[in-house]
Amino acid sequence: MRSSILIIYTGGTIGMKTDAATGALVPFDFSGIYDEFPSLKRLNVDIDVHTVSPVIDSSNVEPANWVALARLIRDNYARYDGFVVLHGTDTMSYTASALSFMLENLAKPVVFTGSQIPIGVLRTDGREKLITARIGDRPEVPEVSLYFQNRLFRANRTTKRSAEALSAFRSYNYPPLAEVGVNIAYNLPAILQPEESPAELRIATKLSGGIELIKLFPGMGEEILRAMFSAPGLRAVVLETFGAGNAPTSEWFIRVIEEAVARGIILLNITQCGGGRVSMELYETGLKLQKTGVLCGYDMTTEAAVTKLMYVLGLGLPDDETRMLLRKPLRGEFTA
Ligand code: ASN
Repeated sequence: MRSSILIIYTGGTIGMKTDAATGALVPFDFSGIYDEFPSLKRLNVDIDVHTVSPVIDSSNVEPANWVALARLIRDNYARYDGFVVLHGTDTMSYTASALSFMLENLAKPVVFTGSQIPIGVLRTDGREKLITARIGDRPEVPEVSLYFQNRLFRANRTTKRSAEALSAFRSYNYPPLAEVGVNIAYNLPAILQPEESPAELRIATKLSGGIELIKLFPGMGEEILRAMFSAPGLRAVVLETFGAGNAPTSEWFIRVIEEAVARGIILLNITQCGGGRVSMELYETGLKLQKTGVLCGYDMTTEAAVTKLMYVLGLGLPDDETRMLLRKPLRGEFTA
């Protein structure tokens, strides 16, 4: 049976082509996709393309763009078997993580991809992506994923790690969901499966503001930290700590944290290391932090932690339910 995919182009390098007259990079017109890539015709798949307006460099992405994207997927959900989102690489892990939370009861593949080299440049990594990203149209991967350099990852486990290398993304704490060689090797046990008769797709359209990301470093002064915690409208802080979730044990540091917790600010502890996890009971420097009431973020990426907070706080639930949702994985974003 032929499947159908909606390709959504949001911007970024993948959609660029050199203008013959000026030599400058200009957005590629995806409506002529079959002329540009005749090999797509050989795939047993019908492709429609939607270009969002305006297309953006992904450094300009805002939660409002995520809501628009979620709405677009919801409105087309019944008509397509899968969705491929072409996105700039710079913030792709943020957008894809956000969408993983916002698309509730997702039972179809949504694959994010992009490229480091424009699609219209001869040695681009974009052509291969566009063609193989359709691995997401297989029902085997009914979750939000990110495809880069022959690997399909769970999107909310990824992070952009190189501004130059073609293999720009890493998923340090979770194995790839599929690897593309001559054949596609699916890692079935690693893939989230929807419930037998999943409830209808619902989308979250409210994402909370008031989130801060604080990366600790030796020598961070009390005044600076206090200023960060007294930002107006602050609701939650992702605290990027050292190693396995460790932070200074100095009296002033612990006091600032305790005061924030007492004011009802949610603190989520993740590690600033690429790989590995927070286990606050390992060292005294973690234990002290745990005692203040900081929540454990386990092996979550920064991108997943920030967007999960936006999503969960946006639900507007009572404090104990909010904390309960933050303590458990909602879309496979951490392993406890
Ligand atoms: N600046 C571009 C973007 O993120 C980078 C890229 O797509 N490779 O939109």
